[in-house]
Amino acid sequence: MSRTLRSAARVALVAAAAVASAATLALASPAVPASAEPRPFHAGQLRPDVMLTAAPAPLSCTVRPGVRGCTSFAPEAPGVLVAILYSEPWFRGTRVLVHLETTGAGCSARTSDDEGGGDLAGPLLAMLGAVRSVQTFHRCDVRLHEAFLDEGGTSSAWLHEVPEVTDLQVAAFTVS
Ligand SMILES: [Ca+2]
Repeated sequence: MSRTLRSAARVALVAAAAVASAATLALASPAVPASAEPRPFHAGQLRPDVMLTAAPAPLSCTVRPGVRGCTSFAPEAPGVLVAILYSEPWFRGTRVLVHLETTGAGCSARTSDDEGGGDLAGPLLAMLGAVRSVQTFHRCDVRLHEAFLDEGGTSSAWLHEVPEVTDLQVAAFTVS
């Protein structure tokens, strides 16, 4: 047998051994129970259906009454967290924390006043058209807009909390 042939034979043998070993492992694995019952889990044991991934760092927009657009892309003091926009339904995924620059406790209760707003542009561009749920706090509501604030266009009603935004490609928001 030539050196090349011997080498090829050895490779084939190793491959066959790997296949046999994989088959043995497959046979040795216990059958997964077909029951739909949730399996109990214990402290210190990860639930098999939970993926552990680091939460994406939140984005920020500070708004100021009467001003169109974020006045800052960081939480400014004094300020109050008034809304969170999420990239996934049910308040998950990437977040935009919206702070209202105020010395008060939050928004006024009425929605007839302009308490600021921001475009999903600049540092928030990753969220353009990607808002899938929204929460508000401290008496605030948000209105979601399909165009940037200077451009008009379709917008939602005043929203307090929406677990699934399905019919809007959100480009901007206003707060009241
Ligand atoms: Ca208001």
